[in-house]
Amino acid sequence: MHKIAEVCIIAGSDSIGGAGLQADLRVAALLGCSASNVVTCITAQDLKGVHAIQHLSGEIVSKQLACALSRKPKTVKIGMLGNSEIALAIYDILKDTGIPIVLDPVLISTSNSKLADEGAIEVLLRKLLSISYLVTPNLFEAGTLSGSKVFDSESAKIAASRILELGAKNVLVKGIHVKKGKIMDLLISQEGTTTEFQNEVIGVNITHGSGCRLSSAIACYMSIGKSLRESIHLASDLLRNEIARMKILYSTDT
Ligand code: PXL
Repeated sequence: MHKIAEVCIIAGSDSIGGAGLQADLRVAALLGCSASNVVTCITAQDLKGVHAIQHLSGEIVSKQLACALSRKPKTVKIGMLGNSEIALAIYDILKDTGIPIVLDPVLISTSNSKLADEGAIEVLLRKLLSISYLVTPNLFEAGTLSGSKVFDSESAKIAASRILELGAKNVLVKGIHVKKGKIMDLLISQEGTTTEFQNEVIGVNITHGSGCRLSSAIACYMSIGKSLRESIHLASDLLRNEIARMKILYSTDT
């Protein structure tokens, strides 16, 4: 009998539930993982935007994380950080654990509100990237972290090499448009390999929380024991199935 896979989720709460901690916990439940979790911030948001954010203190974030780690997770997923106090509290505890970290560098919401302030970005750049096993930026996030504009696979590779220089072991740049109807995620690793993950584009209006779901699914599959590349493949399949199911459920002919 195998032990149930343990993952630790560090994320913000999303009041409409499609993204953030609620999305991560849904993915963990779908994959049969046990998910200890740490709330970093509480967001009050609806489909129009983020109306308020309450940042939790570094102290309560540290205490939650210490308790979550007592479950001995195989992987940790980090999402919304909010500010530098929270980001530092997380770094201080995780830096010596050696647990593989999947870091989704959440900067803004789908509705364009800031989810990480300048201080949090500084801690990302100076500290959290250096202890991350995988970082999963979209084009905008890859551009912000690397300081160079990212719009195609060449510029994605340049940005990824900058992020690798900051200490991340692997970078998955998401959402590169390759040709009509096709989208590509590019995995670039410290050992010099590049792997392309090409997918059909499906669903444009129901992407709230897709980044959260992809990175938490990768962390879950890794905690089950899958390799990095296999985890990315399986996580993209899961995400596509989720989006396709939503499209079927919510499409109307009227
Ligand atoms: O999808 C990024 C994200 C992460 N975390 C929280 C969010 C969002 C997007 O809205 O609300 C809490």
